[in-house]
Amino acid sequence: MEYIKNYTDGKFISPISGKYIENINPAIGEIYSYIPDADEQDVALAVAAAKAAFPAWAATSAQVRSAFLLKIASLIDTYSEKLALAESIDNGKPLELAKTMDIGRAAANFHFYGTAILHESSESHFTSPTAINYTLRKPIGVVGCISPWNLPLYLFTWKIAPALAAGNCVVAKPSEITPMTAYLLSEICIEAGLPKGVLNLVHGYGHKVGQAIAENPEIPAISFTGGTATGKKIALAGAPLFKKLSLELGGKNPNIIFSDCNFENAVATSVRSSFTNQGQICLCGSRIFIQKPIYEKFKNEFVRRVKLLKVGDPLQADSDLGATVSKQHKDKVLSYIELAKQEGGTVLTGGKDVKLQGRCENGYFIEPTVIEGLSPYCRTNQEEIFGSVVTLTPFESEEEVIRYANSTPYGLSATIWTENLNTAHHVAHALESGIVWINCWLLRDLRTPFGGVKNSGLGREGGFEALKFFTEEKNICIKL
Ligand code: TXE
Repeated sequence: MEYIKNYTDGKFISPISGKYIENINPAIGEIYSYIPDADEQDVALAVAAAKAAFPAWAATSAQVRSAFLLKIASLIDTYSEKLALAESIDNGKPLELAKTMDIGRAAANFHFYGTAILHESSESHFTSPTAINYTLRKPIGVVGCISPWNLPLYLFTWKIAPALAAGNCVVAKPSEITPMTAYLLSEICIEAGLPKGVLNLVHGYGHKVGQAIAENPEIPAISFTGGTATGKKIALAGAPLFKKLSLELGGKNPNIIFSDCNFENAVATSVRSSFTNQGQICLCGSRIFIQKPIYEKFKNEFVRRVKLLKVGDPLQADSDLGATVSKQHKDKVLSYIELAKQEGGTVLTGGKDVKLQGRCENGYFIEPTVIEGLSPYCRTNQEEIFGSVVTLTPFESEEEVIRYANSTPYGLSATIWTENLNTAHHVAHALESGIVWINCWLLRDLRTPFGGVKNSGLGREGGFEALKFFTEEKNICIKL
């Protein structure tokens, strides 16, 4: 049984408490490793290491930092098979998905910021004719990165790469539910020769390690992805210390299908946007609104294709859906299906847990579930479920569907299917969300601002937004 360690000051160390947490493989429902049950003392060690490393790291050139990040990207590619297997075992997602989505993107994150930092520029302002101003953008110092369990290495590196590229040192915490690829990233950083203390990983519970990072006065900036409730706790801890916060939180994303859409593309992509990663992506379109003229046609074809999805052993290449990430989360998702029935919904397909035979007989599996007949304003349609559950709701006019779409406390992403440009622009502009896809889903350009509004978060990741977040700006004015 493997006992992974914290990565602090360039080496692997045990938690000061000597205590460990069971790490369960959700596909088989069994413990397969142990992770440190660290606490604020371990965080303090990591902060001290990061502080000691910061002056030298901040003084390196962009070229030097770029070389380290590109080396890490290259090593992620080298170890991609091992990382993908670790991700699939830890999270329950199909191995094929871990290969094609998670690990490739983790390498891309390091590669993107390893090159972006070479092209970063800042402004100057000529106060004619008497002075010139220039903006100096400097690294903040020790920054905190806290990430969730749904896309473990993908989202972990999406924070760490820009933080390091900008010249900061990092104290990072992966989810205790999926710590393995973060641990393997530590090994990669050691192999890449990353100077000690530049990146430090502390494993453990959110209310202990995560809270300690959020409260630590020597960590002036926190980048977090996870649930809205946790985002509030981090904001409450950081606000009195005037910490810089980047919060990428939950979503309840509308997927809007107009009757003039390209039907085949809309149906095929909607199956993906509903159930990829067992529906455990903050960008999944969990509320599908279909214009009345094609409601029955879309419903029948969508349900037919969902029934063809195979829920199976994540290590089998033909599994479309793997295991839900934990027993607790599986119970949460199933409880929402029961709630939907109580709220008047009709389950068109799915709705139950899946009992597999053989290796995965004790795993956490749920059928992809489609429900219709609910009010757009009921709890099922207002709260984030974050699993293999979508609802279908008919609408008639643009105004009606914009009202439905904007009715939740969330505002992360939205998808619109229409061949009418005016409809596309008008609806996209009216939606309360940070990201809108038109006739596509999860088509990503890493240069674009990424984040949500309302309860979906604060700030933007991606592109130069992230480099701005991880730096402080100073304006210097020189009299001519
Ligand atoms: O997230 P948490 P969970 C949503 C989804 C899910 C819900 C909770 O609805 O059901 O959030 O998921 C750390 N101070 N999303 O429980 O708790 C925790 O250890 C500091 C959407 O996984 O937010 C982990 O490392 N940190 C989301 C990280 O926060 C704390 C993706 C996320 O855990 C902490 C995942 C605290 N007090 C879940 N408590 C998305 N937007 O993609 C916990 N943590």
